[in-house]
Amino acid sequence: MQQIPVSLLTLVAGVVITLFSLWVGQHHSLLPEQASQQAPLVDGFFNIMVTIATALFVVVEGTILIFLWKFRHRQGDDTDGAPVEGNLPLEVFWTAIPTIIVIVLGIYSVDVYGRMGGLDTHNHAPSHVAQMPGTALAATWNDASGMEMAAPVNEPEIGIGAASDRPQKPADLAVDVTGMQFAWIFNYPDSGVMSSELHVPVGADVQLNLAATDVIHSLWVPQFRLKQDAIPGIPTKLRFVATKVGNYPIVCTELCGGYHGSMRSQVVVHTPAEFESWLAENRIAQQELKQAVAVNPAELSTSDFLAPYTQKMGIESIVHSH
Ligand SMILES: [Cu+2]
Repeated sequence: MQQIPVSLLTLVAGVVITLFSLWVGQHHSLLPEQASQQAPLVDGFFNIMVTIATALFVVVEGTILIFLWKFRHRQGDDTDGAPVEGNLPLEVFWTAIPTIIVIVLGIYSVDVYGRMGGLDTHNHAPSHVAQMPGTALAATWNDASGMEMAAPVNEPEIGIGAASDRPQKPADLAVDVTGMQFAWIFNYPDSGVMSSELHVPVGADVQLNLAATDVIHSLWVPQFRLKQDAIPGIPTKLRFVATKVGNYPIVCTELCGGYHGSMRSQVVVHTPAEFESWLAENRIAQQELKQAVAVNPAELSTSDFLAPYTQKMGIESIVHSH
C-alpha cells in the first residue's frame, strides 16, 4: 500500500483545525448576553481571539500527543535519541507567526476602540483637572450633592465618548456618576433625581460623566462590554446605547479598599415610557424629601415648630395664647 504523503496530511489537518477553530470562535458561549450597541464590536474581537487561541491550542497540544506516540520508548531499544541542535528556519517561522498575530490583533483592537468612541481624534487638548472636594469617606447624600456642585463645566475628554458615526451629536441623557468607598451615586442633572442605581431608557444615547471622591474606581457593566475608570480630580466619560430592556449588574472593577467586593449596583434598562414614570416618581419623592430635610427646627419660633403637632392634637388655641 502506498503511503499518504506528510504534506497532504498536514494540509488536511490544517483545513480541519481551521474549520473547527472558526466554529469554536462562534459557539464558545463564554460571554454574557449582549445588551448594548457597543457589545457586538467587543465580541467580534473576542471571537477572533478565541478562534486563534483554539487553533494554536490544538496545533501545539496535538503535536505533543503525536510526538509522544511516534517517538515513544520501544521494547529493547536502549540507544540515545537523535542529536538535534536548533533549526533556524523553524525558529524564525514560529517567532514570525505570533508577531504577526499580535500586530494584527493590536491594530484591530484600536479600530474597535475607535468605533466605540474610545479615541477622540478631533480633540487633543489636555484634560482639565476639576476642582473636587476633599476626601469623603462616608457615602452620604450630602457629600454627593457637594460633588454635584463641584462637577466640571467642561466636557470630560477621557473615556469612551460619541462613536465615530455621530461625533458631535450631544447625548440624549446625561448622568453624573460618583464613585466613592464603597458605593456608586447616580445623579440626573436635568431632573435633580439622585439614585443608587442607574436607570436608562432602552435605545437612548446615554453619557455618564464619572468622578471619584477618594480613590480610583472603575464602572463595569459586563453585559454592555463597557468599563471606565472613575478617577479623583480627572473627569471621565462613558457613552453607550442600551439595546435590551432588563437589569444588569454594575461592578466596581478597580480594587479600591476593604469593601471593594461589595461595591456593586445595577443598571435598569427601561422602555422609554417606564423610564419617564420612574423619573417623575423619583422627582416628586425626592423634592418632598428635600423640603422635609430643609426645615431646621432651631430656626423656627416655638409656635411654628409646634404647629403641626398642636393641630393634630386640637390644642391650637393654647399655644397661641402664650
Ligand atoms: Cu470601588
